[in-house]
Amino acid sequence: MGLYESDHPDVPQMKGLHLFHFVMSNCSQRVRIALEEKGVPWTSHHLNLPANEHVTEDYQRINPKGVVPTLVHDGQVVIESNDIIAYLDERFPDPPLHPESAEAREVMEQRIAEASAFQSTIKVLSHELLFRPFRKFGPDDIALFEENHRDPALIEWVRDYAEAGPAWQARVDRAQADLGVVLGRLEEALGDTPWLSGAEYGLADISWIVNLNRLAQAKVDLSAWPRLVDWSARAMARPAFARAVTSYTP
Ligand SMILES: N[C@@H](CCC(=O)N[C@@H](CS)C(=O)NCC(=O)O)C(=O)O
Repeated sequence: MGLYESDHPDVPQMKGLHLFHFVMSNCSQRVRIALEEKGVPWTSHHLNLPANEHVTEDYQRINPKGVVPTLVHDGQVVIESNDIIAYLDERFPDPPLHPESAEAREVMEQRIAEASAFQSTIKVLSHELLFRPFRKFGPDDIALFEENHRDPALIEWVRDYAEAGPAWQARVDRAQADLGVVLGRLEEALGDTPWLSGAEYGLADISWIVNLNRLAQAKVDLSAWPRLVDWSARAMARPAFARAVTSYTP
């Protein structure tokens, strides 16, 4: 479950909950919502992604993928946002963020797996529709990634984004095509239940609401998926969403 054996000397000293995150990162928002729903205190380590603060050897000794979020709990590193929220639900059982029945739990896990798979789509759409004015990559930024980031796939992504040529356009086209398919599937899955895994709000809702919020911010027309729009309003009305996303400042 996303556990990582870090050799960073500071990690064993980190007592309680520490979150390495970025204010606008949807994956970080997911973890902040879970922390707020649980009502547990945590220490913030904010990394400014547009300033490339995650592109350091120091941080990659804590998270070998060089991305946010990372949770450190009493010296144990947990990576991957959906694994982190599951970890929090297991370690801090009250209030539970999963349904009781095994059947509904399976549904929840399926929805969460879909949210993980959707990350490449939402990342491209976020950058294309929303972030380009704020996240600019010049030759120095690309060189910094090439020299300091461990993940070749992320370096290639950064080059494509900076170039904004055919390779980037192909990513945007794939993301646009995926969007309709995935939202259609979620709309159908909601049926007449209030939450994504049935009668109770839980991890599947947390996992997805950050993506629907992002699409709304990017002014994507969501009117073809009315149940999803209603569900989004319910999930965004929760106080934990306001604290973790809309009114959160680092
Ligand atoms: N599968 C990972 C994805 C993490 C991820 O891609 N995080 C983004 C922010 S949402 C990031 O750190 N990107 C680094 C970059 O774009 O340079 C998770 O769910 O935690």
